[in-house]
Amino acid sequence: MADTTTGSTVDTHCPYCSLQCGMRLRAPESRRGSRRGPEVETWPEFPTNRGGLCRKGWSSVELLGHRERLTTPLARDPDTGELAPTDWDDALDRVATALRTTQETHGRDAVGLFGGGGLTNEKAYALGKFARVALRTSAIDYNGRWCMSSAATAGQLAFGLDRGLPFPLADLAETNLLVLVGSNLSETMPPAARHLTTLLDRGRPLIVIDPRRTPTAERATLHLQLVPGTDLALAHGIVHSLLAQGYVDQDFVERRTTGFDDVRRLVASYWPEHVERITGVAAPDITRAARMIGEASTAMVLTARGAEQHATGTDNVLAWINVALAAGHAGRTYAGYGCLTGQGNGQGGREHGQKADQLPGYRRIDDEDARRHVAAVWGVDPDTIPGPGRSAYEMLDALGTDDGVRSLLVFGSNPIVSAPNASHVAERLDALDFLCVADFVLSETAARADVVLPVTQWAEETGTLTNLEGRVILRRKAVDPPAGVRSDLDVLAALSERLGPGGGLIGTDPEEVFAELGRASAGGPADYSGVDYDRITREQGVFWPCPAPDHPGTPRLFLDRFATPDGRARFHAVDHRGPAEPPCADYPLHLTTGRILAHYQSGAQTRRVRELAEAAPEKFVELHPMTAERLDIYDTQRVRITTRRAATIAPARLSPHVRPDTVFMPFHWVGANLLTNDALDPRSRMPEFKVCAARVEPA
Ligand SMILES: Nc1nc2c(c(=O)[nH]1)N[C@H]1C(S)=C(S)[C@@H](COP(=O)(O)OP(=O)(O)OC[C@H]3O[C@@H](n4cnc5c(=O)[nH]c(N)nc54)[C@H](O)[C@@H]3O)O[C@H]1N2
Ligand SMILES: Nc1nc2c(c(=O)[nH]1)N[C@H]1C(S)=C(S)[C@@H](COP(=O)(O)OP(=O)(O)OC[C@H]3O[C@@H](n4cnc5c(=O)[nH]c(N)nc54)[C@H](O)[C@@H]3O)O[C@H]1N2
Ligand code: SF4
Ligand SMILES: [Mo]
Repeated sequence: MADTTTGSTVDTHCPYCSLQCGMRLRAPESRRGSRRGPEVETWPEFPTNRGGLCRKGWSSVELLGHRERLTTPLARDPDTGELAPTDWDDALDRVATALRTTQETHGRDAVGLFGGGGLTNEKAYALGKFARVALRTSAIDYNGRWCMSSAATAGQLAFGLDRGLPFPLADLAETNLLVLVGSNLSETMPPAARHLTTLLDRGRPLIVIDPRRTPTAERATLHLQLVPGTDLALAHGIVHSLLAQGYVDQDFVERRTTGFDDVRRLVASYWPEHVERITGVAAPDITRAARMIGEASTAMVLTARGAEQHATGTDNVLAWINVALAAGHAGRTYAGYGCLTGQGNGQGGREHGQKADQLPGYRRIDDEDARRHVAAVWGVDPDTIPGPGRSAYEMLDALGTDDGVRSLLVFGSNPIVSAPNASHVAERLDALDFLCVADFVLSETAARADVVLPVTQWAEETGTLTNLEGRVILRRKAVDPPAGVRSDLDVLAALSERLGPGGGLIGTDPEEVFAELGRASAGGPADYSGVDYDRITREQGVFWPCPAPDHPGTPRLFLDRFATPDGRARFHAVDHRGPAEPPCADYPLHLTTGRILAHYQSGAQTRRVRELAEAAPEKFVELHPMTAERLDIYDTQRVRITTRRAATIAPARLSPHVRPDTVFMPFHWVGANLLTNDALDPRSRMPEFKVCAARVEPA
């Protein structure tokens, strides 16, 4: 591997979100006797963030050498019921024995794996291979189902390929109109917000579509503050208005798309006044948004979780894609639809086989050619590779049942906090015969495990991730891990040896695993076979597909043709249905959930960083002052929020920025997900995190 240390600094990347900001870690002057860890410096040349970092990135080093860091395996003592330290051999033996016993008694599919979009490409690939070759189980899925799966499904349907952004992030500053749908970019990817500044400085408009006036919406030229769960109707209203005002790009629609006639018929009844009644967005604003989109010579429509985390998430995204296509904003430079992927490796993590229906290279597991190709790389008979398994929530929902998973391994997720209808998920986890969690802190999920394996974290190990642009980047090791921990790859290799297939099935050198992943991906939609570590270093990342060492990589997709068989993008005539759980007399408010700047995901990492815990110490319920007055609630008062599933108590935070019919809760603490609805999108299997019916009262 190329030596990239400059003096005593190492160029690496942040442990958190999909921006994967480049950062430089400087080793402390003298390590002897000093407990000081490395310091964060900027890496101004790295193109995606150009030196920008948010406070989570700046404070990320606190997790290295943290006092709550796990450094020894833990196993549950049968007498006391408590987790107690043990050695690696004992821990791994216990895991292997449990998995073998479960499979002998209940069949291969009774052992399951739950992965994460924060895992490196190498780990995601190894996890998929371990499931299909060492365990031969179909039961593997991951938390990406809860993240961008609706956009991924819609992207496949409309364009024949899913890569979050089909263009580099910097293109956002160069377009002539940006539409952000359900994205709070200023808080969820702060360094990316500088592109909004450039765009606005160029005099180009920004439209933000969000039920809350977020810091992102605050900057918008036009903010459409819709009722949660009504994106589909709003998008149809905009297409209706594009048609009515003569803004449909007929030439583009004829040459590069199919299916517009069905959409034209469908949106005929979505006149602005009708859409206003569904969405709460004033009819003139709908007309104005359509005019802005129609008049812009180039425009981008980007969705994030606000539009996607619904039981109609796939259809919502398809409807927003219709808007981009109808106005001719796709398949050209500085124009197009994109999804702002979320987790550190949200993109690569969805390509290399930790998904229930997938083989490496974004291949389908039910595709005979794909099975033959990957089986040859793995040196196995294609018939031994299992078929598709259950999606993330469906796997969790069936834990411990007769035909469900009875022994589960979790790598890189904390579902006790982040899964919908979480008390039900906790019950299912407790019904397991055996739970093993690999983590570097004792997350809420790890605390319920039978065996906990302490693993290395970001700057203690090397691996690739694929950022939200589709750029494969290299996160380099910058410090030595504490004694006693092992990498996820080491763990999988050791388990596969114990389970029988023998040594060498799972590599432990990330660079070698990446080369194998490249071969397995060759010829697939996400082809990495031309990428290697040295090249990533030289070129500051390589965009997939990159099918050969002399191939330049693909920063911009779809310029000549879309990836569908006929090369055309497809419109989809999907009808508006509304939230799975509309408000009623008992639960009169919409509850929506999401993120705040200071914390990351289930909070397992950031709640342990002092600066971040002080900035945002606890969960809260954000509600409009008018709603609070009606309910006799004052600011900071403790309130009970109840849904059909559960109730939880948290302080009220009064804010004029949320719709009066809606309340918001961040999900970084146990609480929000006790309340959320586990209704699933029929195609992507995304749960409806973004809207359910709730009641709020003084506690
Ligand atoms: N600070 C921070 N940053 C993060 C993360 C984090 O945990 N913390 N996580 C990373 C990950 S994994 C992800 S997926 C991304 C997510 O990034 P975002 O999608 O930007 O974040 P969210 O807060 O989940 O949701 C965005 C917005 O959707 C709005 N919304 C709610 N309901 C609806 C609706 O029905 N329609 C529309 N149009 N909007 C709606 C919410 O009000 C919210 O402001 O962030 C990444 N970055
Ligand atoms: N209500 C509500 N719920 C949501 C959402 C929402 O908007 N609203 N958003 C959803 C979304 S978009 C997402 S992405 C999920 C995320 O939710 P989770 O899947 O819970 O994600 P994290 O909190 O990132 O959990 C990662 C865990 O793995 C550990 N970890 C990190 N890196 C590694 C590694 O390399 N190896 C191993 N073995 N462990 C590692 C961390 O310490 C942490 O305990 O939450 C979803 N849940
Ligand atoms: S924006 Fe994301 S990648 Fe960048 S520093 Fe913040 S958390 Fe890290
Ligand atoms: Mo996510």
